[in-house]
Amino acid sequence: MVEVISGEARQAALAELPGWSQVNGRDAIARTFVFKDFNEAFGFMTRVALAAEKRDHHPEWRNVYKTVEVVLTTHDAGGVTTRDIELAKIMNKAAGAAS
Ligand code: H2B
Repeated sequence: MVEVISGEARQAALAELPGWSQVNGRDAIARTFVFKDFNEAFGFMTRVALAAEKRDHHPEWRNVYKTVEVVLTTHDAGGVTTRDIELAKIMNKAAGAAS
């Protein structure tokens, strides 16, 4: 079982994740990505979906046209773990200059 990251380690991890912030009232992190159009948004989701499935770690997300709202938490651990940090980094990379 992976451990929930807290305190300074959490702050340090978030500092390396541009665009991500803590969710109010829940142990989770979130970012909203806004792309040029639906094609870019769905391309991003497709790339991330493959990476998520490979890692058996999946995002909570919602797409409306060119916007993708993402929440990451580790359900099995009840909070944010290294798995979420890793997936958040992958998402930032996958969004690249498009976001
Ligand atoms: N995704 C996320 N975000 N948190 C989990 O705890 C989780 C997951 N657990 N994907 C995985 C699947 C687990 O349910 C399966 C059985 O490995």
